[in-house]
Amino acid sequence: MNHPKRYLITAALPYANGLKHIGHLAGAYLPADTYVRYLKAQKRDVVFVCGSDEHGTAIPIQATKEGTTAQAIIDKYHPIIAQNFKDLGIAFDIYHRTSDPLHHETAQEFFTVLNNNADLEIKESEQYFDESANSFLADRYIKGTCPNCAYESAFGDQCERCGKSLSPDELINPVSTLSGNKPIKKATKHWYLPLDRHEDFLREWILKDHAADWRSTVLGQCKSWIDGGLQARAVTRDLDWGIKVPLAEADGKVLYVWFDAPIGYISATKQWAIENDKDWKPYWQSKDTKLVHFIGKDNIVFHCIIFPVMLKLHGDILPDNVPANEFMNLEGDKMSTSRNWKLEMQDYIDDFINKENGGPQLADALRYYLTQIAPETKDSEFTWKGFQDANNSELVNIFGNFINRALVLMHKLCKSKVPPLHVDLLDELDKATIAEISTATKKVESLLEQYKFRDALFEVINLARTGNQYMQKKEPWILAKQLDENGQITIEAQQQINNCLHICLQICANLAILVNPFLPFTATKICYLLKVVPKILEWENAGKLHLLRVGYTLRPPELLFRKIEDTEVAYQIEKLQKALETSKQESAAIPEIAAEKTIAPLKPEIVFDDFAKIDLRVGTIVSAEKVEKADKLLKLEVDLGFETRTIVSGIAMHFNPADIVGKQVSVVVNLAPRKMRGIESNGMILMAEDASGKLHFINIISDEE
Ligand code: B3M
Ligand code: ZN
Repeated sequence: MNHPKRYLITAALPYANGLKHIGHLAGAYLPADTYVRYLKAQKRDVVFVCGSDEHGTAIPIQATKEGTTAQAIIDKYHPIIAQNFKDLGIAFDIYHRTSDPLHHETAQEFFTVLNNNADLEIKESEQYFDESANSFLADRYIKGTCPNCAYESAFGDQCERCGKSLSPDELINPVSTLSGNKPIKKATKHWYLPLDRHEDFLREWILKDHAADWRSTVLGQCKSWIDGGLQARAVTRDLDWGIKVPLAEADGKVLYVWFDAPIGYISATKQWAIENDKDWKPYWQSKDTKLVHFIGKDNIVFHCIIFPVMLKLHGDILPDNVPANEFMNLEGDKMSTSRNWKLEMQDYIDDFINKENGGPQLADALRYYLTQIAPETKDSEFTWKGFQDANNSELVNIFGNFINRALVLMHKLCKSKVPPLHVDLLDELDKATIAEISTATKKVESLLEQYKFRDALFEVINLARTGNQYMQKKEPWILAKQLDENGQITIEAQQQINNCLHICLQICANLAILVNPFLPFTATKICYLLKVVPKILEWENAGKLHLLRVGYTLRPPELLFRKIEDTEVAYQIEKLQKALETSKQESAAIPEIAAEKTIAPLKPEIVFDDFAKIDLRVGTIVSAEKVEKADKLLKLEVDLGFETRTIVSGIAMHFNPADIVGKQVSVVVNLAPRKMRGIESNGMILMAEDASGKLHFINIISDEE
């Protein structure tokens, strides 16, 4: 098989607007890392780039939520995300960031080339504008109902539920996320990438040239995009956060985040080249480079249609493959940050890896399960029980058990040394088992070359399974009972034992090589136990029977994996339920902002006595602070004259804590106490909403005075 001269492997740049969950990990980063580790073991020339996506409206929106600046948000999340990846063994050659000046220059140069070549169009159009915020409403600044799946909170550039790429004009009932107001239309000028000019190229390149090697899910999305009619896409925005459009006439405009972000792969490569004294150009400009983008399915259109058109116009190479994954659900529901239904990498690291009985073996346990259920062809489902089963019955009982038994028996029956192989004594089972090693290697290799990670991992475990069965049939512990008149194991029996354990130990060494792309920490640990240098993990050694030197003393056995207990599973499921409850309470505590504008039916009539049950008092807010990890909640201390009470109120999106201290408010004081985020709330602040969706405190006294 002819291999390309070099590889450039990318994994989607995560938005630095918050912590990333295991759906992201399974979608892009883990398969990319596995592939790269395999290529590196093959000694191929490969660069693996990633970094933070630090532009787009997602960043300033998070800044508003956290009451801080966009710059503070990216500076907070960039290092955490980078560290999370490290802890889980995702080994980028560079983890760059799009706020870096090198990236700004690179993206501006890219825009300039396209613009100078007349590959962009300038158009004036009417766009949504929020009068109260005095701002155009790009992308996530506008929400509405998705025309494709009827999801009510689709963004102006994409529906997060069905993944469809949208323009604000397609949204039904559009609403500004800045104020909750209905936006007006206002004229503005933007630069567009006319995709329609490239339909023939895209049809040919994707639907013909790659019909056989791209995933059918990816081809399907591309086909429906092309068949649906390609349109010009705006590549600039009226925003103040982003990369300035490098033209005097474009003052106040920035590049659209989906224009600059993929160029981030190029600037990351440049930065890597600077740091490693290499030339970045061949990786992007030479035809003998294989470029592969690892992404989730919601990023397909950008990586298969828009970015390739940009690359072609700029004179760069095109991706050879875009092995996008479908989504991974969690315990029966779609993972969602806003609904708190998720498992963040950070949470897993805290609960499993950075613990007394944790360690890197638990990073591998997660890597194992996520690969085993990788959503390669359809959506898949993470369950804690499934995680426990995969760990306990496959990693512990099959893989770990085989390696442990081989080592234990070798120490016991072969004086702690690698026993010799008596070739003339090999029987059919020995020979068949030896042959399995190279068969498994070839299978794993071929599956990895085709991006079939779950099948490849299955073959690795299968080799361990074969090893277990072989040992079970050979029963060296029974052979060890054949004693001569001096009470020693007979020579014939010892030779049989030697052959069995020699073969088993060579399988262990081979397992280290084959498992290394998937479970790097485990591979390293096996090398340690077998007292071999990590260089042995090079792929050319796989399938061989001579990896361990005869007569060499090995280390005492240590368990590779630990069991996941039922209590741990129960704890995680409970944690998930609690988080969901909290987020429900938070949204219940929030008065509906102008959102859907549908009028709720009137509630049944009540009599005066019902109303009279409510004890209303006037109080003064004496302190207000944000509730940790709850975007919508403020913790207030309210002085009622006769006592001061703690009240948790879902108004954090509407008021700055500092602005409301001293305000007089009406309080329902006889509402039963309720816990929110662990804080007991003793009452409720009354609020009223005006026609624009803005919230006001109801203040009885000052109105009358
Ligand atoms: N930041 C969206 C995402 O995280 C976007 C990917 C950019 S890849 C160039 O899904
Ligand atoms: Zn949708």
